Amino acid sequence: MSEPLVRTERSGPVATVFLNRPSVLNAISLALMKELVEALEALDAEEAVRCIVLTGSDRVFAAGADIKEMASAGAVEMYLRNQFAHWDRIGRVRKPVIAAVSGYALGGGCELALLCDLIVASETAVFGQPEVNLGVMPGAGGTQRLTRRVGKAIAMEMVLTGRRLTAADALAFGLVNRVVSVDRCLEEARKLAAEVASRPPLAVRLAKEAILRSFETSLESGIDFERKCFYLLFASEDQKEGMKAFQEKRAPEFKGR
Ligand code: DAK
Repeated sequence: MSEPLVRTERSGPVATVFLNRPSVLNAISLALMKELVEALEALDAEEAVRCIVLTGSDRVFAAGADIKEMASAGAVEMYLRNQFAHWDRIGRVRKPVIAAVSGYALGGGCELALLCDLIVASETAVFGQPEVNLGVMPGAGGTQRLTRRVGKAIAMEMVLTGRRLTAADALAFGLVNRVVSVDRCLEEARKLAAEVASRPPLAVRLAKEAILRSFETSLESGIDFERKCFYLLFASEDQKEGMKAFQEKRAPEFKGR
């Protein structure tokens, strides 16, 4: 039996998904992407899991889409493969996903990290969109999500020159939430995940949805959506429990109901 391309571990309400193609620096092949989407969707559907960490290894997060797999493809073949459908499914995972990034996060690897809701980077993390060096351009959200995250100037420079960002740059430009040492990266991401997982799951999920909506809509309709989500939470047991616990000066027990 060959090694799975994606490996999952669970610890209480936090699940960790590892990209596992070390011989090619976790290059994202069609098969790896399929396994990844299936793993994430399964965890999204598992009630006991409240937050997901996505990581590679200490050496590399992912060095991009698999160049060898794409090299000889034609436009029609690429269109028919419809690989972006898998990437879109990652964007539809409702639970929060935290990327723990050490080493290279290049091309599709950077875009995969950008699809996550939070990024914990190690000091060795390197972010880049080097597609231009291959005669193409980012195709899985790089021109859109990266620009929204770091702004036009930095995104233009990265995408037009292929220049990479160090972890310190990525922190300064708002691409990542924090930078820690390599040996603490996964642990720190899991700690953050445990913190998110301890919060009421429905409030967390609707808040994630509302924040993501802010990138898609006008301020007025975004606020309208936020309001509807806010009202909806008053139908939850967790809202009653959270506010009751506050008044009784005790810790709340959230059930995700
Ligand atoms: N694809 C395939 N193999 C890769 C790879 C990649 N992206 N990156 C590395 N490898 C392989 C190398 O070929 C090498 O394999 P062997 O030669 O040993 O068989 C092995 O991993 C180790 O790599 P190196 O020997 O090159 O290792 P170094 O430490 O010297 O260099 C590096 C590390 C990361 C600087 C270098 O490997 C490198 O530049 N890699 C390519 C980085 C890159 O250009 N990434 C962007 C790829 S384009 C799409 C969705 C997304 C995308 C496209 C379509 N659809 C949904 C349709 C995204 C496109 C991209 O990401």
